[in-house]
Amino acid sequence: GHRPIVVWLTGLSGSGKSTIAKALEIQLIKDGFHTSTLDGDNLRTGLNSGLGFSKEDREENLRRVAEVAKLMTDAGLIVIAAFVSPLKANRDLVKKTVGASRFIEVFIDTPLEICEERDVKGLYQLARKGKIKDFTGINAPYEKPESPDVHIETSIFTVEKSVAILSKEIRSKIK
Ligand code: GGZ
Repeated sequence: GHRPIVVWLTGLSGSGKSTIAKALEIQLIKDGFHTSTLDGDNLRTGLNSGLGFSKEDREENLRRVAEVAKLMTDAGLIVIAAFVSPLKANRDLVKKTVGASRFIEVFIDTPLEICEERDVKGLYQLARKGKIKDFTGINAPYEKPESPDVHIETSIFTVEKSVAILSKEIRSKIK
C-alpha cells in the first residue's frame, strides 16, 4: 500500500478548488490510488449541516473535517479536501490533526476580483449588497498561506497542468 495523505486545497469561494479537486480525483483513481474527496459543498449539507460561517462555526466545520480526513487516511486513502479554510489557525489545526508528514497544503490562488467577476452562485453579489454577512473576501477575512507546499495560480495554470503538478507532489510524498 501507499502512505496515506491529505491534499488540502484552500482558497476563496469560486477560486476553483472543487474543479481541481474533482479533476485530481479522477486522475488519481486512473493511476490506481484509493482516493476520496471531501468538499465544503457536500459536507455542509450532511455531517456539518447546522453550521454557519461565523469564525466559531468555520472552526468547528474544519475540526470535524480534519478528524474525518484523519480516519480516512488511517484507512489508507488519499484524501483530497477542498475548503475555504480562511485562517492560518484553521489550516494549522488540520495539519496538527492529520499529522504534518501526511499533509500537503495547496493554495488555490485566484484573485478576489476574478472570483467576484465569475460569481457562479451569485454569492458575491449578495455579500456586496449586505445580504450575506461573514462572506470570505468581502466581509470576512482570508489569510493567504505564507508558505504552501503547492501554490497554484489559476490564471497561469490550466486545470490539467494543476493536476499534473499536484500528482507529482503527491507521488514524491507517498514514496
Ligand atoms: C464563504 C460561503 C459563505 C460565506 C456560503 N463565506 O463557492 P462555494 O459557496 O461553493 O464554496 C463556499 C462554501 C464554503 O464552505 P467551506 O466549508 O469551504 O468554508 S470554511 O472552510 O470557511 O468553513 C461558498 C459557500 O460555502 N458559502 N456562505 N459566508 N463561503
